[in-house]
Order: sequence, then C-alpha cells, then structure tokens
Amino acid sequence: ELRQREESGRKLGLLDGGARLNGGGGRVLIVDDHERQAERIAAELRIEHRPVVEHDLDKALLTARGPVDLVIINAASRSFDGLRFAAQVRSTEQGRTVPILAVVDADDRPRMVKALEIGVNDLLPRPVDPQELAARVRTQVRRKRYTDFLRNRLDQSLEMAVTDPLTGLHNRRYMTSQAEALVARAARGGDAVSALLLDIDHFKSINDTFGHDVGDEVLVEFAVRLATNVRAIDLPCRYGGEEFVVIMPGASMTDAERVAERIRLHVSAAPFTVRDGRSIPVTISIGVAATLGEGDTPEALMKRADQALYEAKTTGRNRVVA
Ligand code: GH3
Ligand code: MG
Ligand code: MG
Ligand code: MG
Repeated sequence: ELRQREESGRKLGLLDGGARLNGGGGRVLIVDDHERQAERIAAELRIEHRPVVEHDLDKALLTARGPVDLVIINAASRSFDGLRFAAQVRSTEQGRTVPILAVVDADDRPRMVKALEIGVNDLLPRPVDPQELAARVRTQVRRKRYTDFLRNRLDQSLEMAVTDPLTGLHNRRYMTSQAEALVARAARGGDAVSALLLDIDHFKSINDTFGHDVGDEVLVEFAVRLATNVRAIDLPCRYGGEEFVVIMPGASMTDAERVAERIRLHVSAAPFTVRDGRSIPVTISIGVAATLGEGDTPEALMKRADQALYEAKTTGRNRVVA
C-alpha cells in the first residue's frame, strides 16, 4: 500500500518534485520499541513522507548513519533509552547532521531539557497531535534538505578550487600543496619524490595554425594521454598554459625517467585527432627531477625540473632530460 502511494505520489511529481523542497518525501526513521505508538506515527507520516519503523537499536543506528532525513526517537519509553540512542547517533560522523525529533511526555520537563542538551533538534510532546507532528517533521526535513544542498555546494566549490576546468586535472594550487607535504617527508629521510615538468612543443604554432579552440582540444587530449600513462598514486596536474607537472611519490630518478619516456612516446606515436577531423602531430619535452634528501624543498625540486626541461628544449625538443 505504501509502495502504491509512493508510486502515485511520484507520478504526480509530489515526492521528487515540489514536495521535496517543501519538506515532503522525507526518509523518516522512527525508533521506538512501542509498536503501536510507532505505527500510529508512521501512518500519519505516510501521507507525506517515507517512514520506516525500527525497534532494534543496533539496526536503527546503522540506518541512522545512512541516507535519512529525520530520526524520530521515543524518549519517553521506560523500556529503552531513546536519549542514549540519540547521543550515539550524534557521536558518529554521518549522524552528526541528521535532525532528531524526540517524543517526550508533555509534563516531563527534565527529559525535555536533557534531550535538548544531547543535541536533539526538536521535541514532540506526547500525546502526539497529528498536525503538530506533521508541522515539526516538515520543518526538520526541509532544514535537512537545505543543509544537504549547502554541503553539496561547498563540496563542489572545494572541488572546483583544486581542479583545472579545461582538462579536469588538478591545478597548480593543489599540486603545490601536495608537493609541499611529500617533499617535506622526503627531506626528513622518507621516500624520494620525483617531478616531471612537461611542456608541449611549439604549442603557439598549433594555436596559430588551427585556432585557439583546437589548441584547447589538444590540451584536453594531452591530459588524457598523460593521466592514462602514470601510476595510480602519481599526481598529474595542469601547471599552467601548456605546461603540466606529474608528482610521483616514492619514485626514484630512474623510475621517473622511465615514466617520462613512456608519456613522451604515447604523445608522439599517434597524431591528435580533433573534432573537425584533422590530425595534429604533437610532441612534448620533459624535464625530470628527484628529491635529494635532507634540506630539499619543492621550489628547488621544481627548479631542477625546469632546468632539465630547458635543456630538453634547447637540445632539440621531443625528448626527456633528467
Ligand atoms: P616551446 O616549444 O618553446 O614550448 O614553444 P611554445 O610555442 O609551446 O611555447 P610558448 O610559451 O611560446 O607558447 C605557449 C602558448 O600556449 C602561448 C599561449 O597562448 C598558449 N596557451 C596557454 N594557455 C592556453 C590555453 O588554455 N589554451 C590555448 N589554446 N592556448 C594556450
Ligand atoms: Mg615556452
Ligand atoms: Mg611549449
Ligand atoms: Mg610553455
């Protein structure tokens, strides 16, 4: 019956559409060992939401850590400790932000205070009034939707702050922060770190001949060939313009040189095909550097890679210099 109701709600666009933004369609977990009371609340909520009743506290804790919009706990039960359960939910990473509504006896002031102290978001006095229940649940579900929305947006902007929009590779800022930590560790006597600095040869003439948009396509295709020819633990990044860097944790100079040569070959072996069907031969030059141990810095590492790259450029391009 519930499924049918959900089905028709979805068809009407109530659950996935407008109702969602209004605080409807909420995934509500009801934790209560009092079966009849739990069912009564669930029945009320089914009109607008998707309630699930759980009597077993261990199972309920697992569910509360999942995708749930609201947890309703019975904090008035003599037979199980709803508030302790609320505290347990709050003590987990995933349960920290889920709204909790506590059912308490209307005249039990001390419990109300205790519930609020634990971090319950709202109280539902017993006997439960259906309209009050609907209003309080809707408010909490709406709030949860909004905080989820804000959190997703924050995640997205953090992601954007470390990603190059054209190629999807990490950007220079991210590379710098990672290199900082890795080189510091190498300088304390930890594993060596290597860096490749890669620069597309005569890229300006690709732009001049085929246009800037085709130049962009070449950069994207290069990023694909780069990313698919490094190890999973390596960090390929767009350093700026047509320059790229790969930070290689744990790689010796010899390891890094081998990878650099593989990348160089994969770029020169087959011309880049762009959208308009043209084939563009592309070559790259690569400078390789490895950490020297104690006292080394990321700046010094990159400077050595840059000097090697310069040598690759001046000695004929399409080559690796270590
Ligand atoms: P070299 O072999 O010495 O590296 O020559 P080059 O032409 O590749 O080097 P140069 O530094 O003279 O030119 C780099 C060009 O890259 C100039 C710049 O307009 C172009 N460029 C930088 N960023 C982008 C971008 O995002 N898209 C496109 N299409 N071009 C870019
Ligand atoms: Mg240049
Ligand atoms: Mg170049
Ligand atoms: Mg350049």
